[in-house]
Amino acid sequence: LNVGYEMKTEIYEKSIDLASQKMLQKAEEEGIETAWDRYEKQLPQCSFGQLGVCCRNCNMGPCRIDPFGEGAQKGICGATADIIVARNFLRMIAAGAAAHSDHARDAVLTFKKMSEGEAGSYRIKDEAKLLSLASEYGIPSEGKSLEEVAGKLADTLLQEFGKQDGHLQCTRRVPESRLKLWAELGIEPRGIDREIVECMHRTHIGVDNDAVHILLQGLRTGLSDGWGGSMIATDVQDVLFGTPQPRRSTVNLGVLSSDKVNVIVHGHEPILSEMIVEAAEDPELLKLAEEKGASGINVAGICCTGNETLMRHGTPIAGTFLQQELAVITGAVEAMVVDVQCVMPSLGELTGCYHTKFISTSPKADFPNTVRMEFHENRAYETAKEIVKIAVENFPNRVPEKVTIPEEKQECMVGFSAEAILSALGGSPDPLIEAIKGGAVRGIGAVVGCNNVKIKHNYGHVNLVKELIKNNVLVVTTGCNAIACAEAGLLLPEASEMAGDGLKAVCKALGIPPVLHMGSCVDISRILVLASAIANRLGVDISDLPAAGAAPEWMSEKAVSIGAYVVSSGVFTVLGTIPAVLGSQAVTSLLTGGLNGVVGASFAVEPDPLKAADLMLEHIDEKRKALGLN
Ligand code: SF4
Ligand code: MSK
Repeated sequence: LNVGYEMKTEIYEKSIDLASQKMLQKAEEEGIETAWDRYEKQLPQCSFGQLGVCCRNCNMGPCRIDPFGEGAQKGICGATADIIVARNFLRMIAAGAAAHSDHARDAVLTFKKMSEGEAGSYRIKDEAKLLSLASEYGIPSEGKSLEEVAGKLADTLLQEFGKQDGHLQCTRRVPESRLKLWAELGIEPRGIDREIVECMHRTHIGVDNDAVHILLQGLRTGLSDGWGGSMIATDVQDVLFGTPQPRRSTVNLGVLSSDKVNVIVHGHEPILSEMIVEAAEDPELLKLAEEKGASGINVAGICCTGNETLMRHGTPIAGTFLQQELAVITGAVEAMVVDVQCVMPSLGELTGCYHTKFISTSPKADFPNTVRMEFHENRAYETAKEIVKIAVENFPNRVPEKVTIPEEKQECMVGFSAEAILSALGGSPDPLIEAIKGGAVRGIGAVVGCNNVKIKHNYGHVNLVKELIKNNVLVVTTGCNAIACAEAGLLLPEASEMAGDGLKAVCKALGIPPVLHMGSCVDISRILVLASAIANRLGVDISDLPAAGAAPEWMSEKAVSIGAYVVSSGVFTVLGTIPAVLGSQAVTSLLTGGLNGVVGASFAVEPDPLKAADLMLEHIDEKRKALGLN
């Protein structure tokens, strides 16, 4: 590779992405610490933690179980490794479900304020989706204004969080047979908040002390996320900001501009970033930018806030989770604007080494060394303008000697909501089903999730997805996997050249990439809706479909909740990093095998992406065979 200067070998071990490698080298030269350096300083990581056998749930502890059977086999209260591992796992699910669902709550509250005329510049962008949701929730719309319908819908959605009994309305989108199974198992979620609170109650000392019983609550809580919080977040955001449609954009650190003011939006909630995208086009601010010597204002995203604005506006993306520090290290970012989730607290110290303003906006999330610009809906656009103004005024402070923007950027095609996919297929899933039946498309792979320093950045994502499309598996993607695939050029119709002959022909006929970007982490709900539509059309359960999931580089608690609801929905899922459960034989074997007999799907763990692809292909082929397809 000719990158213009000599690169240290070890940097190649950290990321497969050239732009990231260049910034890692710059960091080293400038004496800047990154997540990879901090990971090295953590090594060796605590084995008790890795195995999940450490408990701090009461102050008699911390207690830990000796995995070799020589030391303590019980905590002070008598909890065994099985109990401790299951409880820790359940708490991870609860935290992940809480993160997605609290995001959803904020979206619904904005939606409600909008309906009351108290949310400044927010408007209804997708009327058809509003009316279709209203009918789904039994809200009459005839003779009512859109705002009235929205208000009633918002109230009904808010009740989904606080429900004590009954069911979540979105679960009615799932095939009948699955719903029946959940009811029989007692894992149908009741209310979103209720399930999360119950996890915290059950894991308190002296409450739920049976590993299987604990894990079943984990599945129920996961379902309250996937078919509750996450799905509500997706639906409401579509109504407020528009349902994504296919469009083109660019990704990677090279999207940062050398002559424009660079504003990065990072986190997960699109409520403020929608306004920032608009404010960046405000003539007053553009004029100010010119006065400050810039040729314009460039908004770029990181993580899922980035995915949200990418999907709806084609706003470029600067990078994945592990590229957030690297973006600052370019020296070209005037403002790093963050909301919630996946934002490294290290950004506080790091931005202090450059001219970057680190702006935190959520009333829930502050970080060291930020400029606090708390965001409230009633003056969202004004706050967005103030934030962009800070960035513009910071442009003259850019230090030219410290600026290196890697040239790497890659075009991509994004915006494949379930609605957009169905419309690309001519209005029904039938053409895709026919392609699956005929064997041109062997199956569907849902590949999602984060980066994790334990795996070479983007190596797991890109290699797994390449292997799947090579074997005629159509891939749907969200989150950081989607960004990684975009950076590798896989989100382009031309990438069908890397696909097997059958998939290539289908992509060419439809003009779509072999890897479809369906959105942010909460938008995995779009994948569930698509899977349900296909299963319903075929008259089978989701677990019967030739489909498999993977999270090759996952790290967040949200990913654990996602895993719980995807598997409970009937999709076999391969994890690329090992969850902290190996300290319990019972929990490990239930998650990786026993669940098959319960929900018709289970987890596998396989860090090697090619072997992970093999596991998915094997599963897809088994399902094809069971459906009588060759
Ligand atoms: Fe130890 Fe039991 Fe307390 Fe956990 S709950 S810290 S195992 S005494
Ligand atoms: S942003 S949860 S690192 S996918 Fe959704 Fe990426 Fe994982 Fe955050």
